[in-house]
Parts: sequence; C-alpha cells; structure tokens
Amino acid sequence: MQISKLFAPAIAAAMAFGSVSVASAADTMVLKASDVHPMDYPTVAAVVNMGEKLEKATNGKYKVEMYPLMQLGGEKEALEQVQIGALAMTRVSVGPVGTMVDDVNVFNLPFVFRSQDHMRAVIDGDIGAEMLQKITDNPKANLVGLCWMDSGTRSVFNKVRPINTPSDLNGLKIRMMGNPIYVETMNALGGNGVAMGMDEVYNGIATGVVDGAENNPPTYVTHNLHSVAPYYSLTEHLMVPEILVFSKKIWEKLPADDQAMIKKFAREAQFDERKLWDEKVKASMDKLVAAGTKINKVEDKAPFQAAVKPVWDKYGAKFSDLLERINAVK
Ligand code: BDP
Repeated sequence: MQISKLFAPAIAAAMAFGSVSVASAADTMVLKASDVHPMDYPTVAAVVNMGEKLEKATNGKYKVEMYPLMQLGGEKEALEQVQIGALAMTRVSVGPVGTMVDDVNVFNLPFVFRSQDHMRAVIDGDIGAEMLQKITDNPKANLVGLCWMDSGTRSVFNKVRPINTPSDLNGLKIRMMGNPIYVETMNALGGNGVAMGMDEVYNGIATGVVDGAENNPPTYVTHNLHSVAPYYSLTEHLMVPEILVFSKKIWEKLPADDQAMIKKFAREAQFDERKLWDEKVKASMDKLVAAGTKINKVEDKAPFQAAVKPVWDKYGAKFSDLLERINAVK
C-alpha cells in the first residue's frame, strides 16, 4: 500500500501521457521514437536532428528519445505501439502503413514512379500532402502522417544466381515486406514471395527459409545482407517512400502551436534526410563493390514491367485518377 501511494503520481502521469514521461523539474515530455535502422542511417539521423531542433526551440519542453535498430521489434510492432501511444512516433516504410490506410498503397505499386526525381516531386507536392492527410484522417489508423523520407529504389538480392529476366526468379523464395501487393508482385515476377518482418530477414536468408529478399543499397549493406545473399540484381521494381508517423493519442494532447512546430520540423527532416540519403547510397555501393558483391544491371526492364500487369489490374484500378495525377507530375 505504501508503495502504491509513493508511485501513484508517476503512474497517473504515465497513464495520462502514454509514452510521454514528464520529468519533474523541467516539465520535459519525452517523445519516444523508433526505427529499424541504426543511429547513423539517414532516416534515424534526420529524426534525431528534428528532435534536437524541437528541444531547442521549446527550451527543453520536448525531448525525442530514439530507439533504433529494431530494439522494439519490426515495423508492424512499432506501428502498433504508436497506435496505442506507447511510442510517440516511428519512421517506417509505406509498405506496412498500406495495410492500415489503403490510400497509400498507390505508392506500393511496382514501377509506379518514373525515376527518383519523379518520386521526390510527388511526395514533396500536393499529392504527398494529401496522402499524409489521408493517413491522419483515417478513423481506424490512429496515426498522424508527419512527413516523407527517401528510400531510393529496391532491387532483388539472393544467394543462388543473378537475375536478368523474370524467369531467373523461378523457384526462388524471396522475402517481401508484409503487404499483399508486394507478395503478389514477387509472384507475378516469377519468384515465390514470402512476407516477413525486417527483424527476420537476415536469419531467414542465413538459415535458408528464403533464398533472398529485395531492398535498396543502404539497407542491404547496413544489415549485412550482402554477406548471406551476394547476388544483387538491379531490378529496381519498387520505389517505396518512407514515412514518419506520430501517435494520434499523444498528438491530440499537444497544444496546436506545438503541433504546428512539430510539423514544420518534420517537413525540414524530409529534406535533411534526402541529403544524407544520396551520400549513403553512394557509400553503400562503394562498400558493396569493395566487399565483392556480385552486382548486375538489368539491361531490359520491360519484361519485369509487363509481368506485374495483374498486380496493377487488381490493386491499381481504384487509383486510376490518382495515378493519372502522379503521372502528370513533372
Ligand atoms: C528498408 C526500409 C525499412 C523497411 C525495410 C524492409 O527503410 O523501413 O523495414 O526496408 O524491407 O528499406 O522491411
């Protein structure tokens, strides 16, 4: 009884603020954030930097505490924790968000963007803003869409052989992110798509549960996946933006001015990350070459694009107007 009396205020504060702990003297709100990548990864560095700006601008009213490298599980788990307010924010791929907010699945279609510049122009402009709002307005997601980040282009890697044509994928089990669009994309390309969390990929390949996966160069090398799946074939079939989402449960308790400030710094983080991203891609490719990774360019992407037509027919039809607008972005 004595103990519960002693801790009652702390428990009450924890209950009231979820992941927001109130430091007695300075009234600091700790906003817990997570990412599957390590501290020096562009997405993590950009959110840490955003937190520092927020802390400075509010004289320490807020402090962002980063939990990197899947300490709290994969992205599905991170999103669940944000939804219940155990985490204030998480930076994830749009892939798992698409299973909660169907609107963003338009970005999960294979070959949807013409180029990295096209993708950037879309997320920076009106469509990007509308999609963030759709996430925020979704009554079931309990998320606030804060900003986008760059994740470059995803290509297939595996431990068996180089991929030059879709038929080279026949018989290969390839890990995909947990979203049916991706699994069906891999199946349409000729491989066997297997949904798995990021936290299982390395072991999945090492133990032979899958033969490979697909990702951008920074993730491939950062998570040491090239050491278990050394054939990296530049299929460039997906260009999935990253997203920073905030817990609606916590958001609704913040004053409007603070919300506006967080949004402003998040928008700046979108561009900070991009600079770091371009450097990281270059450094990652250099590392892969130095490590002797067997990288091959895919000379003819047309057969890959043709193969995913069923995925577009099934998942793209409802987005036809939006797809026209995306196409029209210069
Ligand atoms: C990386 C993304 C990360 C995803 C991961 C994956 O940065 O958000 O979790 O891919 O494949 O490129 O799961």
